[in-house]
Amino acid sequence: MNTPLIETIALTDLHPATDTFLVDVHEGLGQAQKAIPAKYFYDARGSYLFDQITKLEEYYPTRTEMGIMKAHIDAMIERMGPQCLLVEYGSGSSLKTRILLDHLQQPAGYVPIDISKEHLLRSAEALALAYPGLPIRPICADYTTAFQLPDANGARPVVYFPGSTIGNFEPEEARAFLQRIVQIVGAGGGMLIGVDLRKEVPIIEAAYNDAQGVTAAFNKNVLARINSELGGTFDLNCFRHHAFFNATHSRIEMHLESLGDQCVRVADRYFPFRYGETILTEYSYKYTLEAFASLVASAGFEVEKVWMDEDHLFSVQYLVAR
Ligand code: AVJ
Repeated sequence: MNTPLIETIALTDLHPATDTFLVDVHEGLGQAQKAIPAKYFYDARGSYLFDQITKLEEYYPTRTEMGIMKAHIDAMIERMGPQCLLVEYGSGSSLKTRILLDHLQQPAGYVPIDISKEHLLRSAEALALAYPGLPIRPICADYTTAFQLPDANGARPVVYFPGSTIGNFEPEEARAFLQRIVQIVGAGGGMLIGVDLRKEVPIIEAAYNDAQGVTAAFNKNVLARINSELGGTFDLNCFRHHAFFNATHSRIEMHLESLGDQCVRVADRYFPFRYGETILTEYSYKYTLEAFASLVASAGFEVEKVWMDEDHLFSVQYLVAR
């Protein structure tokens, strides 16, 4: 009887404990501007809903990035070089990863890093079937915090960070995150990153306020998760999805707005909400090329190459550590 594949994939499990979730939620709901970190969107249902978002007409980033990858893959592969260890910040469930793995020259291995364990293992299993012989080493971790990458046995790591998830970080956090990547890839090491660009506000706002309400369901799902995992008493019908572009900070802000005065319990603590008060659930920064170049420079990277679609909606950039 041959061993099911999933057992052969060595998972490094650094998944944050549940109590981290409870502590972060209590802390976030205790602030003047109530907030819940965006990383908690991604339980199994949240990951599923995000996959649905990527297929929406209004949500241009995913298909635009995919188009850029397909158009410029040879140039990207040339810069990444042969025998690299592809380290992806994200689960690798996206087709973008397969475009890279289809073209990379004798990759030394593939290391997907994601906080959603089921999603990570499922996509690792699918990739192991599609790329037999490619060492796959998934890591279940919260990459917004520092963690140790397992030894690469001398392989040259190249980091891949698609989808403009860099946009979830506030500038200071983004700089610290990029500085950690510089340590991982080393001087001369590379990073391929997806960066959503500043553009006409109606286009950006439509991407976070889709007509079918999938983004609203994705946003509210974190309340359902708090109810099921932390014994919360959120009534999802008493909150509404609210996403808008903050031009001063060049970011999308996603909020959940209280539709009345109410009090919610999470485990042993109570949190009052006034009518109209919000919970901040996500920032999604939109960069100009100049602003992003100066951000990465302040972290120790240089922008070596930028690829964009013809409408300059999105960019894929190759960074080299100084
Ligand atoms: C996965 C963080 C890139 O910010 O566009 C999609 C998540 N939030 N719709 C983004 C998201 C609302 C997405 N990232």
